[in-house]
Amino acid sequence: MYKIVFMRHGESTWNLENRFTGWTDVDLTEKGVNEARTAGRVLREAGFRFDVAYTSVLKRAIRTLWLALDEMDQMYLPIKNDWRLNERHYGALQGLDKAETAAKFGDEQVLVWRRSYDTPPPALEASDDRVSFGDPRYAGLDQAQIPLTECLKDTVARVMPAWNDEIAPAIRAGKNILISAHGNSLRAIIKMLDNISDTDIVGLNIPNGQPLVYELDENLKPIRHYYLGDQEAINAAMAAVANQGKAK
Ligand code: DG2
Repeated sequence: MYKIVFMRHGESTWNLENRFTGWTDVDLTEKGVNEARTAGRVLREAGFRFDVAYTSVLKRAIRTLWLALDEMDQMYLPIKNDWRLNERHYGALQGLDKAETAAKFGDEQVLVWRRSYDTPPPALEASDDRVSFGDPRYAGLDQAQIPLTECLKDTVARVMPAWNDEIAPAIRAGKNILISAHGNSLRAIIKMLDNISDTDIVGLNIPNGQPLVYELDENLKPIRHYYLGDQEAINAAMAAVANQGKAK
């Protein structure tokens, strides 16, 4: 049996402000720093040790990983930064307040933009300042690989090659892996792993800074999964994420 641990970053400044973030590179809040450290402590106390860690090229996930590894006294671990683990690109919604957007367009529409499998939010214009063309961290990519918006289906399409070509072979080689990523890049991986339907994936919300353990069989099919930590707090955090897209 294999085990892998997933973790959404701690609270970011734009999570706190309830703004659509996507590929915007915002940092952690103080609460987010504490969540990341607590996640590391929880993992250490549960006896987890890792051989390699994967994260995105966005600092909220990277810093969460650093802080958790610091708490685990495993800062020496190799870290693989992979743009394919980035958050889903939120298109022209990036920077907007989620509740204000719901007040303007309706809760239903915002739920479709946040959680539907194949309806992307409105795209950025290529001339928009928020577009990631020219950002040195994406220098190795073709311009066509840099999104102007994404639905979850698009995120699955970019995350899965990272899973199939890098992460799955490392699991099969017996490596203990920690992945620090984002609400929707993790939903993409979990959808594929658990074979969740396009309809049911709408109900999956990932809380900040809570280690999520997946036990996998020899074919990397999930046997069971569970969050480490206080289940009541985790359920409340998941419900809070679901409610972020509702008008006040
Ligand atoms: C959030 C997820 O991404 O937002 O892009 O706003 O995980 O990097 O904070 P993260 C964003 P929702 O899809 O839950 O609205």
